[in-house]
Amino acid sequence: MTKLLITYFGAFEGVEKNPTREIAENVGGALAHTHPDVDVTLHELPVSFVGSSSELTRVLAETSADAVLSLGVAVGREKASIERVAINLDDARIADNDGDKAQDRPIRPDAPAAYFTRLPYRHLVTEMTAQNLPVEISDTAGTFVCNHVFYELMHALASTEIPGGFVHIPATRPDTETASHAANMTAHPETGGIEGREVPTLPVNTVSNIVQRIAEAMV
Ligand code: PCA
Repeated sequence: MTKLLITYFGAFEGVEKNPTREIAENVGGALAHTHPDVDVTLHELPVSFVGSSSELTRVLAETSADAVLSLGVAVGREKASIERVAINLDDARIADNDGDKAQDRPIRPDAPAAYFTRLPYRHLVTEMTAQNLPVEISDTAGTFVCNHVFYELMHALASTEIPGGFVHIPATRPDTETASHAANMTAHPETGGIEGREVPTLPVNTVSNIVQRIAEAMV
C-alpha cells in the first residue's frame, strides 16, 4: 500500500483559520474513494521555524511515507502555486507562533543553498491550465515557515527517491459564496500579497480539485 503524507498548517498572524486544513481533509476524503489502495495521513505542522522542523522529522519517521505533499496558504495570490524551489533561508517580517522573528538565518548552514521540487510541475500545470484551472508554477515560497518546511522536506528526501513538494494555496471561500475577496485575512508580502489590497479568494472546491490532481500524480 502506498503511503501518502499530506501536511498542512494551523493559524498564524493574519490567518485565524488556515484554509489548508480543509483542503487537506477534502483531498484525503476524495483519495479514499478514487485511490483506496493509498493510505493517506494528514498532519498539521506548527507555524514555527524550529517546531515545524522537529514535527516534520517526527511525522516522516512515524509514517515512513512513500510520497509527501506539504500545503501552505499564501494570502494575496490568485492561483494555487506549485513551488519549484526551496531556499536555505529564514527571514520574516512577522514572528512565527513561538515569537521567533528570524532574519538572514540559514536553515542549515552546511546544506545546499536550494532544493528543487520533485513534483511533476510542468506536466501538471500544462494539463490543468488547459482545463482552465487556476494553477501556476512559483519560483518563491517566500522566506517564512512555508519555505522552511519545504526546504526541510526536500533536505530529508534528498538521499531517497521519495517524491515530495510544496503547494501554496490562495485564500479560499465557501463554494456557495460569490464575494471574491476575503475581508478577514491579511496579505503576505513574502508570498506575493500586497498589503492594503483586497485579498483574492478561490472556491474551496476548485482548490481541493487542484490539490487532489497534484496528490494523484504522486501516487
Ligand atoms: N503560510 C505561511 C506559513 C504557514 C502558512 O500556511 C507561509 O507562507 O510561510
